[in-house]
Amino acid sequence: MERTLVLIKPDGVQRGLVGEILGRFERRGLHLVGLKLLAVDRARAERHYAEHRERPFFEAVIEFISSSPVVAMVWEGPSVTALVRSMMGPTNPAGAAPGTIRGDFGVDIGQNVIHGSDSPGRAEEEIGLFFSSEELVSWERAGTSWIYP
Ligand code: IDP
Ligand code: MG
Repeated sequence: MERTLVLIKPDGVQRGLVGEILGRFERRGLHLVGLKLLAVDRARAERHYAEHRERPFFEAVIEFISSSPVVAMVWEGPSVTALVRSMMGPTNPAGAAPGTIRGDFGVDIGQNVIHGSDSPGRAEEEIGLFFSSEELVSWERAGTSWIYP
């Protein structure tokens, strides 16, 4: 079963949106297997955003993600990476539809509330960057068979 990494970014945590965002994934029927609040240091931030190293916004995104705690989550489900990305909305909240997380809570492309892995392969790498294997819990959630087989 596919897993993906979600971060509620510093703006989402500071604005008290953790419960709201986590609740959306729960209500969608996704399965939570990892959850923690943590401060992201510069080294981890640089590894997480390594693909953007040459981009003009790289320094800003590193400073922002390490400016205040994030909530890191691992969600499991069929096609969960694409499903989470569709719930997040596009990178720039200005073009995000209402009903998406960025479309409901974001205004600025930098302070866009949430991160989600962009492919299942990246998800595996990002999960490894944020969670040890002992921190990921295999468990049965009552009623999952009524959400997917
Ligand atoms: P994503 O978060 O939707 O996957 P990416 O292109 O991977 O978007 O960019 C990573 C993060 O870098 C974005 O979420 C956003 O916070 C920031 N970012 C991306 N493009 C820009 C930009 O043009 N200006 C400022 N920040 C940006
Ligand atoms: Mg990305």
